[in-house]
Amino acid sequence: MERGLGFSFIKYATAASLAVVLLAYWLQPPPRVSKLDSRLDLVLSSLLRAEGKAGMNDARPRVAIGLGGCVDIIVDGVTLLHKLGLGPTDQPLHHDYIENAEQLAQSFAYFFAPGAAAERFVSNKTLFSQLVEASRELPGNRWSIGGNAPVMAGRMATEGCDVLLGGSYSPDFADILSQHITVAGNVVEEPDIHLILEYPSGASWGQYTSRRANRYIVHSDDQNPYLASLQDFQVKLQDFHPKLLVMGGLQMMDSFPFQQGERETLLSELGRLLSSSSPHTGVHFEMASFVDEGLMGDLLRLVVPHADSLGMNEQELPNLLSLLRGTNVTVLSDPNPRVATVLDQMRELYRLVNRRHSQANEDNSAGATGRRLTRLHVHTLAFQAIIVTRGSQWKNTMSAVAKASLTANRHVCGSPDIDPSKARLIMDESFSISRQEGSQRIPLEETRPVSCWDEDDYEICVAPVLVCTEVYQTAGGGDNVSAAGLVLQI
Ligand SMILES: *[C@@H]1O[C@H](CO)[C@@H](O)[C@H](O)[C@H]1NC(C)=O
Ligand SMILES: *[C@@H]1O[C@H](CO)[C@@H](O)[C@H](O)[C@H]1NC(C)=O
Ligand SMILES: CC(=O)N[C@H]1CO[C@H](CO)[C@@H](O)[C@@H]1O
Repeated sequence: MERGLGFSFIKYATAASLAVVLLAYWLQPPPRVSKLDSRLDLVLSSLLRAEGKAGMNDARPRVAIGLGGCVDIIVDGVTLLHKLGLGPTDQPLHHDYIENAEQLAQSFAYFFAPGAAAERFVSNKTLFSQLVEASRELPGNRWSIGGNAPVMAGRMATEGCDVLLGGSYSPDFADILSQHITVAGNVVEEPDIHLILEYPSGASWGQYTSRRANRYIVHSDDQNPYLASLQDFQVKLQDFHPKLLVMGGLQMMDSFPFQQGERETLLSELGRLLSSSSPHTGVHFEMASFVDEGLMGDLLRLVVPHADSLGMNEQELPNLLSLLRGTNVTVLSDPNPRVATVLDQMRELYRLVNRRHSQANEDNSAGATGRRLTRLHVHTLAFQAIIVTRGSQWKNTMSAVAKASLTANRHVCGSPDIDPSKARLIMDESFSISRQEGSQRIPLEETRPVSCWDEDDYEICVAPVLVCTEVYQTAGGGDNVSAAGLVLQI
């Protein structure tokens, strides 16, 4: 677990310890509005230049993306809870899944105040229908294509790729996808609905105030957990020969009431699909909000070893890391971590995943299994960071990290053109590259905002985010950002 600057929480944190930490958040000065704000124009033009340095090759690269998807209803979280008559609970609590309205209020409160992204399964169908009905009637609600795979597919298609998308969708859903997306999966009549409770920074719900804009997602999905499109995807994949295979959306399996052994069978099948892909195909796995330790253990064993590349946010990084270290899942972490903290966690994750890879290959004399991790992308509110192994297939890391950073603003503000008056920098004017004493500090230069340097066998690049101050939507942000980073690297 992190100590000092980074707050980490372990599963089953008590209300008392949560209260202490919330107090610590309140005592912390708010993220500094730096003098840099007057230099935003310069940072923006420099990031745009960095993004533009790497073009895509002439042909449309082929990318395969799985699995699943849904229809999202996006509402203002606090307005919905008010409408349902759900008052602020005095007990913010973590629940692995939601059985009743009281647990929903407790779970929402737990993530709302720190402003951490979370996604939970609702086991109570009656409750979930009530939530959906109330959301349908809520003024200002929006519907959109949801799920990691379709969102990443949309971004990749927009960026110039031809996409094979694995998922079972309704005919209307498939109709609104880009013409550059081919669907592999069965047709279903009723798509699964996910409910996105968005909230801006500084929103209040009773005694709670959100520290940053984010969303809390609930679903009661009963198609996606079974990876229904896996077989079709596998078949179509054989002739598709993608440059990149992206896997995401597996959090739909989190805390889902599977029969004994069912989940493992599904993930073994998925593992076989990944391991049978050509060495010329890069494999990227996008993490998500997982709390189910059984599922995470299966992912570490059956999925992660087949990926060359991993993408995740500031919550998912410490969560995965604590599991690799052999401790419990970390449900909630500092939503605004320092660069140094994140880089140290990334180095450790890179080292631990690759150590497992080497060990697996030492134990297995029959031949190499799995792949080395050669790319790691972490997206946070304040900055983007990518580690890439030197000499690996991943290109243009500097431009990719700049593009990821610009995409974060574009997505959250809901506009392809970035307006500096709706943005601010919350990254410090200089950052330390590690929390180790005596580590180098790198100043944030407005004419060269992206910093890249070599360490061990890899390169690290960090870019500040022009954080959007007029939030349109946070859900789907990580997927757009991750996809945008990947597109320049293949
Ligand atoms: C499920 O939700 C409904 C509606 O909120 C509630 O009346 C019922 O008690 C809940 N069931 C369980 C088992 O908690
Ligand atoms: C870790 O989780 C297990 C069961 O999930 C629990 O018994 C144990 O107390 C937890 N350890 C810590 C340090 O919280
Ligand atoms: C900024 C941006 O392009 N956001 C997109 C994220 O992905 C979804 C689905 O592809 C788009 O609808 C958003 O516009």
